[in-house]
Amino acid sequence: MKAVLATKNKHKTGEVAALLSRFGLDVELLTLKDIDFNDEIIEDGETFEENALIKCRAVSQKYNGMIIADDSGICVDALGGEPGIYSARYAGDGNDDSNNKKLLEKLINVPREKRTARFVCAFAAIVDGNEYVVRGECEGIIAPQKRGSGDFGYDPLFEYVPSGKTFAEMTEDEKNSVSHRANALKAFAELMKTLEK
Ligand code: ITT
Repeated sequence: MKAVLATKNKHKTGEVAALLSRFGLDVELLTLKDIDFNDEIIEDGETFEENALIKCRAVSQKYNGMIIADDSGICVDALGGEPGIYSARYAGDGNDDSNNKKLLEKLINVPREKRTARFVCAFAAIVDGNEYVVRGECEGIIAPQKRGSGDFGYDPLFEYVPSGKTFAEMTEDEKNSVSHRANALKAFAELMKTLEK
């Protein structure tokens, strides 16, 4: 089957494609460019789930087939869950480097045991006119400085404790076996299987 992935984020597109195949979903991904969708989507929901559905609904105004979307971010306990749904624009300019810098500055005197955080991913779909949304999370620690070569969002600062590595130090495959997005896509694959029955 074909599905439009309602995102402009290239890193997400790559991970979602790999994860759909990892969890046995035979989906041919179309991008917003493929369907010539250029509208700006206003993500004014109050939760990851609402924002993921908002992206699907916006695209459904112009496309009738299956639509999927991811809304994600990082929630830091010492900051009361910030930046959460505002992760992409935390420093105001939508730039990953500035976002990471701001996060490090906010945590400057916070010791390791209090630097707990989680990545969250809400994954939404519109299939045959019906809306679905699932959630995946991944627990970790905000490292004292960036580590690793990956350049996706907060990956260089997010240490996955069982491996001792940040997401940016892990291979694509390692990240995709434990990430918030992996957990959301796993739940989504299970949901799709129940719909087939
Ligand atoms: P779309 O809305 O077009 O999908 P976006 O990048 O604006 O793209 P979000 O609104 O969902 O997406 O914001 C997610 C932000 O959270 C993203 O820009 C990253 O900074 C961060 N993020 C989410 N998942 C991540 C991951 O796996 N690794 C690193 N950072 C991640």
